[in-house]
Amino acid sequence: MAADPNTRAALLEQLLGVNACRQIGIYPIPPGFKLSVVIPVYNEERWLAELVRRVQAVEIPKELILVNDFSKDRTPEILAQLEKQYDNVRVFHQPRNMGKGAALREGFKHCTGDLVIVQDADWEYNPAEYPKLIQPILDDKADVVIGSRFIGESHRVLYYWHSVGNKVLTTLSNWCTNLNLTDMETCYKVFRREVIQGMNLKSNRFGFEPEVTAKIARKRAGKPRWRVFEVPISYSGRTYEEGKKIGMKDGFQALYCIFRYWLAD
Ligand SMILES: Nc1nc2c(ncn2[C@@H]2O[C@H](COP(=O)(O)OP(=O)(O)O)[C@@H](O)[C@H]2O)c(=O)[nH]1
Ligand SMILES: [Mg+2]
Repeated sequence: MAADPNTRAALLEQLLGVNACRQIGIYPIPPGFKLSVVIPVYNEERWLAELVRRVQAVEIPKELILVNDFSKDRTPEILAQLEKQYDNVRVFHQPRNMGKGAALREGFKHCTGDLVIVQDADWEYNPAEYPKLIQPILDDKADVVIGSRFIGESHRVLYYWHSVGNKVLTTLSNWCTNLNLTDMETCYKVFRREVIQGMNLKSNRFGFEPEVTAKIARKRAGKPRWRVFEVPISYSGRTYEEGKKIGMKDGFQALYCIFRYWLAD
């Protein structure tokens, strides 16, 4: 089979038909297209290098923007190594630990791709799903795509009370935004670059998810609302022993942010 992904897609389209191929996320990537992958990183020495390898294995032209949130483990060394190893990797450092939201804000500033996707630096989400995630935007059906761990793909069976917390937060967010999302707290969010770079984001920590959701949903003066699509994604959650950091406190902060960003920008 052809080594070039677009030639391979064309061959498979001949074999299986265009519709069947599109169902499974096989389609030609437009010439000149670039995806910006923004990766916030805080103490992820165990997962980082392999995560970057998995991102690089996705056959979509891309750049990787890694933002080190003042990690205290070997993360900075690994980042320096990765920057040397790959031409399409750029690393930025926060002056002190400021949280995922602040790291993302820094990362978004440096994006030059057509679309921007958020990628955590662990293995909970699978980069192999990027083609499926960007498809609604490439088809010009959406401006924003949100992954959902609760509509059909496989997931690791883990913390029950987390899933309850998740449903509560998503439901409250939906009440405020009138979006019918099923997984507001998901990491996988894809934006046209103009959409995310045009947002004035403020949350430094895990308030990012409700804030960005409220800002996606908000009416924009004289312009149509952003078109949002949801795509099923798999989820291989990690345990606290494996490095998961989000906790109760972050849940309450998300709760506050849902109402805070519903009421005002
Ligand atoms: N917990 C935490 N994560 C951060 C921070 N800054 C950046 N991150 C990154 O944000 C992402 C999400 O963190 P994670 O602990 O996996 O959260 P969870 O998977 O939602 O529980 C990871 O890539 C972290 O490395 C921070 O200050 N705290
Ligand atoms: Mg994670």
